Amino acid sequence: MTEEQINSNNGSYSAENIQVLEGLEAVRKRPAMYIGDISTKGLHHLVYEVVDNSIDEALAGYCDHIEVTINEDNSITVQDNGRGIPVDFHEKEKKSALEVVMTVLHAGGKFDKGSYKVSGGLHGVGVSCVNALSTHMTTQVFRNGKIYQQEYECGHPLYPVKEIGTSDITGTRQQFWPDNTIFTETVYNYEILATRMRELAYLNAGIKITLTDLRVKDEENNAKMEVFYSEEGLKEFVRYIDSSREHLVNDVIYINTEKQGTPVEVAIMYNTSYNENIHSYVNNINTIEGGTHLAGFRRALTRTLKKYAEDNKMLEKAKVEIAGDDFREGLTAVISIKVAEPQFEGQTKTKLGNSEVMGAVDQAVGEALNYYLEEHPKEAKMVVDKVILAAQARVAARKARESVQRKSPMSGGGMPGKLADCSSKDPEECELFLVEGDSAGGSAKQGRDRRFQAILPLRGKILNVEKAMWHKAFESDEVNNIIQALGIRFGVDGEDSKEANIDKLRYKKVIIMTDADVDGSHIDTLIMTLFFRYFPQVIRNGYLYIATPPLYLCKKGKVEEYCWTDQQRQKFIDTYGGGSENAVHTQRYKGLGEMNPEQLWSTTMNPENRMLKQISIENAAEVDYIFSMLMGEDVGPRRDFIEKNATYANIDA
Ligand code: 0RA
Repeated sequence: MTEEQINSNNGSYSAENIQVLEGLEAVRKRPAMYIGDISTKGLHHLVYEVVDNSIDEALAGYCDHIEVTINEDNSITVQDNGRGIPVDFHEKEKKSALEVVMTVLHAGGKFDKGSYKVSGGLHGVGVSCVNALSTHMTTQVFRNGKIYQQEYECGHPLYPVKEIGTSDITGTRQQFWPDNTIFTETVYNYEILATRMRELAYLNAGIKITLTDLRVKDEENNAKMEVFYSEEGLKEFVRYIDSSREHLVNDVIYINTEKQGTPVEVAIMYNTSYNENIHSYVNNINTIEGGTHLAGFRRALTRTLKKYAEDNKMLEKAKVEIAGDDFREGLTAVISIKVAEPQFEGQTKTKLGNSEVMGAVDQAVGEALNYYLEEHPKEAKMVVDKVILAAQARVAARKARESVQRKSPMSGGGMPGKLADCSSKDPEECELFLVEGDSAGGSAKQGRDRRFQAILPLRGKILNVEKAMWHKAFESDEVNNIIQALGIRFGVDGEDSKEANIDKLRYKKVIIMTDADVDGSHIDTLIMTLFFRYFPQVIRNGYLYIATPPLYLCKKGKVEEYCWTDQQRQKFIDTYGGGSENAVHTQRYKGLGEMNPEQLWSTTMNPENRMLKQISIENAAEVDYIFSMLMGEDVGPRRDFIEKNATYANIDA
């Protein structure tokens, strides 16, 4: 590739560009189709998309350092030390390969025959999408001793690729400014990026990822910075996820191998809790709906443990039939595989369909687990004993559940007595408010629109399911009321499956409504934990919300305004009181009970002007870690967690 070839593009821009631009205009017209959405989530996906290309270069063996920088103006810079995107003249497209990569949809891996693109954001759309959705983007390639550069506006090149200097490093540097006419949010959240970079570092041992935030400086004017690097990959990842749980066995059972052409990495740890936490990934994508790799893992785990226990005559005294779930109580595991042509299925396209993968994972896990059990009889016995306990608890749980169903006068369709149901039966429009306390519950009943809003008052403490055995939840009236009201069923396949079935969910908005104080936030967390551990599908589908009652009622003469933040309150004081506190009357609401039904309706329940926070699980491994950490008594971090993980959105607007 010579300089003349690069520059020979000069005159011939318009014609070719029209075609290219059509592709990228489509991205600008329907951005959500390409990157999921145009809110915070989509904004952060832009970074993942760019980083994924560098990860691919690292997985190909040519790059071991990726630097991500949040610049002061909320632009992002990603630089790697790979080979640099090729800048050769591309015969078919009649322009530099670099320009093709940057301006043609899905052009990413075209030039690298022989190696496949394994990494890839959920949408895997390529860096050209990022380019299309940025007001400005600058790409620099360090290669052949030279520095090449091209800049773009909304995906349109401003000039052909040019040389701008010499350099003895190699790599690629991209900087982009997300388009604020497309994204509803353009301020980057450090924690969201840090969480994904940490996860990527664990999933790809040996790659150093640095994250720098130039917007935040310490006393010595040093920018905020973190280095994510893992020597041992998933082995360290499970230790991190389980770091605040009590280990049943100290070892991590670890496999890193290749079976039938599929690279398989698995790490397993048992803890003393009652939850199953399996996180699975395909090509660095979190497959939250599971799939064939997860099925292979489960099958191997069940078969191998069962056989070991039987061979050693450990099950005879148990007197209960062991079920698949029993082998996974207190299990934390991470499965990461690489597949050349993954088939993603399911509602959110995060379920792996490739059937050949099942056997590969099954074989890898079976061999490694069998080897571990044979070598560690003491630890093996502790695991099997825990499995037996789980089976016994499960049987107890079924009995408790059956007795509840017997007790409730109308089995099948029977609703808890405390539920004030709505008249509509269409789940799409129905809302269930879970309200703290009977008195607030009373106000909510009077204030609601009974056509589509149902009220379930919750009395007393919600069980901390993080600390309790699985079946304990079904002994709790509050939990059973929630399950019955929602229409959630367990073990519908005749088995004592822990998997909740939400096919008959009666409300597609479930709204937690508690006081805007520390106790209220504690209750929010307990309810969220219950949903996360027992029916996470409700959260994943985006059905769980937190109501936000106002903090103040500000008055001046006849003017009345509710305020949700101190800034809003200050603005009212400035506007109506000429900046003087004393000139206006501001009333602090401490609890829902201080509002009459009319006020509760107009501020917190009326879809026209309420503010709901939608609860989402962006990163299940991190949420798993955080919930296990929050079991403790300290309320501070809980609140941080809620703030961090709630998507603030007036979703009714
Ligand atoms: C295809 C071929 C080659 C490098 C890359 C892609 C590449 C892409 C990106 C995107 C971000 N960083 C990257 N680093 C490399 C190299 C082909 C060769 O040198 O022979």
